[in-house]
Amino acid sequence: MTPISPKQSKSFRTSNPEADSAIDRTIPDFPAAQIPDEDKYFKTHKPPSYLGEISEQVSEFIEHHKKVTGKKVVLVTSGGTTVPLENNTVRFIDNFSAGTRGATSAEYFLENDYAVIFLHREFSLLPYSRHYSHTTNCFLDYMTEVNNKVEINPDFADQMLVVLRKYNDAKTSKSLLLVPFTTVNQYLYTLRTISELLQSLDSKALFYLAAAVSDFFLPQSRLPQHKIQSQATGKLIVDLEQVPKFLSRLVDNWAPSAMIVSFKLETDSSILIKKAKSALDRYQHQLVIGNLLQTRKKEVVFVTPDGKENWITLTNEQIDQDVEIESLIIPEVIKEHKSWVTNHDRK
Ligand code: PAZ
Repeated sequence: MTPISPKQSKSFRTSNPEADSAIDRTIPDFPAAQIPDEDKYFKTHKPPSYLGEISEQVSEFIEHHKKVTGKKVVLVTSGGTTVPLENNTVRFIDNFSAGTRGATSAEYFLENDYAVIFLHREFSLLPYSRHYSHTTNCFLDYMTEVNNKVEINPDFADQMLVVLRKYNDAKTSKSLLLVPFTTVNQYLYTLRTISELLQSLDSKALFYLAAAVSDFFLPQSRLPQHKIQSQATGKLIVDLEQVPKFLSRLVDNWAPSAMIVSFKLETDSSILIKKAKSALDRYQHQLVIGNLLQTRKKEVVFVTPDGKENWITLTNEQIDQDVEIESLIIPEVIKEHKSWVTNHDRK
């Protein structure tokens, strides 16, 4: 038998249209391709004017740790985004987040030899300064006058020395980069820029998304330029759109090799686990840390794609000793990241 050459084995060419049915008026019009909401968002919203500057700083930071220290890099997001109701913003919608989770977690990542990009709501809590900036004391309460000179009040000096040393370590090793946002638009653009830059670190990049990001927003196309006038409007009715779900873009396109940890906040304990699991199903990332508004400082739950739930709860003794729950969360996250990197290297 004459062997059939690969060339002869097919009687058709997919590049040739089928002439008979090329024009078939019985078939309804094919709808124009819809662009996904996330892409539409970036086409219809302007980036912040300073984004180029942030991009340069982040690139430099990543290159430094790639070439000089070899550290893994974590992007910690922290604090709440705002939704402006006016372009020259007098009024905006905000949320409760103070940035405690993010700022505290960043310190434990730094202690565990990670380099940290801290994407935070401007003027929310920062690593290290958080110990002093938002307490009920005025910062001058930490000082005292001795022989016409200002000194640290001895009641605080020992603890301050510990914090100061850690802060100086982070500074001298260039391991902490602070990147601010205020609005949800600034947050989304900055998150995208940083994520794309982190691609060069492959699996050594970790995302720890603790920021409280607005679910609803007012599109730029409908944002009044000036302060809304109460005489003109009478009642104020605000018609908000849903913020597109960017986590799928992050997982699939912006940082496909990185490990991604998101947080899920609820106030109703009966839906927390269900919501965490549906986030994992929907976005296909690696870990959701669930927490309730009421108990978030003493209890969290790790939910993983295999359906497991691992609760971390501070004991009463730990609470009395001021143990921070982030000191228990971060080593667990790091363990997961380590096996993520190992599995990735094997592939
Ligand atoms: O900032 P904070 O310490 O007051 O609160 C932290 C938190 C509850 C905002 C965080 O742990 C969290 O759950 N962030 C994600 C919120 C969400 O989008 O569901």
